[in-house]
Amino acid sequence: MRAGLETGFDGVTLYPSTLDGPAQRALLTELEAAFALAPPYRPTMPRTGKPWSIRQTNLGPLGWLSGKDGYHYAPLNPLTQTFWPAIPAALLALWVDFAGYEAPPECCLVNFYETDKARMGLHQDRDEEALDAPVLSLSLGDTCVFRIGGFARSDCTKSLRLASGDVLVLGGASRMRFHGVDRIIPASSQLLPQGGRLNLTLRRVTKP
Ligand code: MD3
Ligand code: FE
Repeated sequence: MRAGLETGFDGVTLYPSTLDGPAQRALLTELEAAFALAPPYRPTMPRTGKPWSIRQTNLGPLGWLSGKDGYHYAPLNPLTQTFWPAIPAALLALWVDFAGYEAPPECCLVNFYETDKARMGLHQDRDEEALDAPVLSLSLGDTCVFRIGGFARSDCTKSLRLASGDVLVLGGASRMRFHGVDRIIPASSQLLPQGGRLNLTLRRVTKP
């Protein structure tokens, strides 16, 4: 396995251009078939019920859901009452190559940033039981400005650009760092015909 780029944060490693153009296009074709079964939808915020600026869907045994009543994982898509589509083999292969974890991922959360107005505020990922497992993210489409900080919201942060085909692995203590997506850089990739950015986040949810 090739070496990643250290980001200055222990346990946060960037593997630029891990998927080449043909591999990205092949994966996108598989994802489009999955999206036909589980269409990306606009989730709502806990408490306020305000819609997010991104659309989401899930792949794998468990889907991550946000609703007025909070966040949770569920095996069924609430919009269709069917199981989520399978995680494509190319994504499972990335987990084997880069995560170094004993068990497979259970959730692939898909975040779709349709326009340059979509963003994700600073937050921690803390709804999983297997907090010893890393999180693996693959970016497809337009480049984003990603921000990562410390363990308190007010800690200083650093920006990284995530481009199409890049893999980011968040392991160790960094699993609990605050992070978010500030903006999408329009027309920075040709992969998605309508532009925008897809992020695929693989997570182990339950303890193996
Ligand atoms: C750093 N997604 O779905 S992926 C999320 O690009 C999420 O859509 C962002 O944050 C996106 O929860 C960032 C990279 C990522 C994922 C999980 C992390 C970075 C992380 C967990 C801890 C620290
Ligand atoms: Fe997150």
